[in-house]
Amino acid sequence: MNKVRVAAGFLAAVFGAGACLAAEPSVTNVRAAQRAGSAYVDITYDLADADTATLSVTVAVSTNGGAVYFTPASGLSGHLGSVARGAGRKIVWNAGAALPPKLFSNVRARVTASDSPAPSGMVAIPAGTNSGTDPDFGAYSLTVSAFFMDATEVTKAQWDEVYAWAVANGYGFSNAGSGKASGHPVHTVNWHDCVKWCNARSQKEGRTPAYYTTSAKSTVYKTGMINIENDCVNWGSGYRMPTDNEWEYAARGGASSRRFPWGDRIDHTRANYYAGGYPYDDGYSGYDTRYATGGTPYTSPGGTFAPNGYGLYDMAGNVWEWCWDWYPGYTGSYRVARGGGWSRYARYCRAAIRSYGDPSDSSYDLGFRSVLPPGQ
Ligand SMILES: [Ca+2]
Ligand SMILES: [Ca+2]
Repeated sequence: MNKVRVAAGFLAAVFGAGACLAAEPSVTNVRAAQRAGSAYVDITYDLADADTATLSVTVAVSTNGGAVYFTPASGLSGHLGSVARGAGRKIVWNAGAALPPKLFSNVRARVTASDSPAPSGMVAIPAGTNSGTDPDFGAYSLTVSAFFMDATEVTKAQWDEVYAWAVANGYGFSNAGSGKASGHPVHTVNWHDCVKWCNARSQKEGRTPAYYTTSAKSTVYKTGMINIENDCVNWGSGYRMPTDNEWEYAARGGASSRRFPWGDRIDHTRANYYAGGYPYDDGYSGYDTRYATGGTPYTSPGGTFAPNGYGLYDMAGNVWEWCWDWYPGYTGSYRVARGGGWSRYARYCRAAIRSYGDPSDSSYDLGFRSVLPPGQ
């Protein structure tokens, strides 16, 4: 993406979600209490759903009264993950495993339930609003409906499997897709390639595709390079590109007001990027030496770095990720890409920044990941 310029800001994109006829789960009566004389916190809650017996439950905690929530990487046990509905569910959090020995006076816990478990390789992104003040870009507010998202950037292996099916079933692409190894992200795919790949993935799995050549939605988008618009999309069916709004909401991982998905500083233990030159960058200068081998691109395998609060990997760095939207102010010319990449400075890995590229262009530091609406 050589011709890319970068800017930041927030695009409030609201798209109609498919009507949801199923009953939604509810979490009520959430209480958290520290056991006397220990660092253990007992979190209790009631879990209800009119038509689903087993729900998918996640928990996040805050030590500053709810300004920032995070999901502890360890120290959680009890009614988490797959949980039967009922009253008096209980999670035990060993706060001593996650926090320094210090007195926190304003701890909160947030319990979230979903009645459609994430498909293999995807994670559930809960509906909601993430608002706050970004350290560099100021006030923001991001609101989304629930969706599933690929936990990693689409890997070369994932790309190849769907691509092989697609070309045998009437699809045409500009690029065959490249990747340093099967578990590394696919790159050198243009925006149209990615959109058509999402359709092929849907059809391969027997799902109704999301993208059509016109607003009549009579012809599935399978070939050529057509600059389809919002009204050419079935927003509630099939795999599709994340919207710009969905991408940033997901990247923030349920935490608010952070520069990066994990906090406000970056180094090579956090992400695959090109370090140097920024006051919030603690990395040694240059590429990540573990991956800067054997010629470009210097990508890392998906899942190498710790995930964010939603279980998403590489939302900062590795490869840029195409999103659905036209870049604000450049409708008809450029589509949004986000998250920075292995060849980019820390500033491009920030949650709020966005870049743009011609939808027909491809690059060795640009890939994507897909999302799937629930209820299919
Ligand atoms: Ca339900
Ligand atoms: Ca990325």
